[in-house]
Amino acid sequence: MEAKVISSGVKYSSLPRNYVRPASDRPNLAEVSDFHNVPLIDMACPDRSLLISQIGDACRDFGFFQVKNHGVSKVAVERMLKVAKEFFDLPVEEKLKLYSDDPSKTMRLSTSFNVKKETVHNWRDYLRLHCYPLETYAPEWPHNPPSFREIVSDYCREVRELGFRLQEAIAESLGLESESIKNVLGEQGQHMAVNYYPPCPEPDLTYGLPAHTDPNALTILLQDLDVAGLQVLKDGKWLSVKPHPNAFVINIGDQLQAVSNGNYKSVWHRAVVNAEKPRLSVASFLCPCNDSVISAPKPLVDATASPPIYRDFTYAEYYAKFWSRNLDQEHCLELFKN
Ligand SMILES: O=C(O)CCC(=O)C(=O)O
Repeated sequence: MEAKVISSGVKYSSLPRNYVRPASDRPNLAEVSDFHNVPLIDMACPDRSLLISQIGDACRDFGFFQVKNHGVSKVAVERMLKVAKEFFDLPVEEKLKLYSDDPSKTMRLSTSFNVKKETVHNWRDYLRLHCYPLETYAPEWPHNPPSFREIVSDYCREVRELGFRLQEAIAESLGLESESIKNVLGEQGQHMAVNYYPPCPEPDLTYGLPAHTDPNALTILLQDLDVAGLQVLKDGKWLSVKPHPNAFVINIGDQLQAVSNGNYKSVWHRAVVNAEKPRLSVASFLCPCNDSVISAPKPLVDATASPPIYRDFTYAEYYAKFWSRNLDQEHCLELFKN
């Protein structure tokens, strides 16, 4: 069987040609420094107004932050990472039973980003799952490892709760009613990408994932504790985000940029790879309901001082546009500007 994925156990001594980026588009790893002051927000902070102002500052200045004391149990996190690793350690024949390059599939193992559209591939395999409602989607998830569905379901439930608490805090930080962002987003979908980046023979020549912003509303990222790889763009420079024990990385996605009328930024980020160790990350995406109309609540829009930056659109329209393009093109929201 043709090895469509790179987590096949094959050891590469050099990078296959179709993964090599042109010299103008490489990670320049020597120029990347550590991001020392990533906001680390304590979700258990008893002072609500302090918490809200920290979240507001982080969303405005960075578009991303980390949270600790976030309410997702240690056990759920540890089991999630363990079962993800067990999945990618399965024999390649077993994994390939789930392979698809069709982005409309609600459960698939795939590779790179959009293999049918792109010319240069990314050094990543990923398992993509729809996760809400669980009763609808969990039955189609992998049956191997046998505990996969139970462990991932528990993790998804806990992460969803955290996502809602964050959205409430983000709404308050914009001076809105706590429910108002959730009201715009409707009955939210939840997707997961379990990303696996095998050791790469020439990490300077390629990406795990090139620079992109997330098309959804809010992303809750769990990083492999042992191996760094996430980088974010801050003031025109790429900075490496060291995994923090017991913390999630939270990314503002394109939809929150739109709902906040551009006050909060959907952050550009990328994943780089390394020659020594595989890396794993688990991204949970909260997505607006497909037919929700994305538009900034009235208090954020003023005809003269702050006119609406984006036209109204449905998430279904946005998502279709996002997947019709390459990942590292211009910000997809640019196409929805007034
Ligand atoms: O692996 C990472 O750290 C980043 C993952 C990511 O950006 C994504 O799945 O969209």
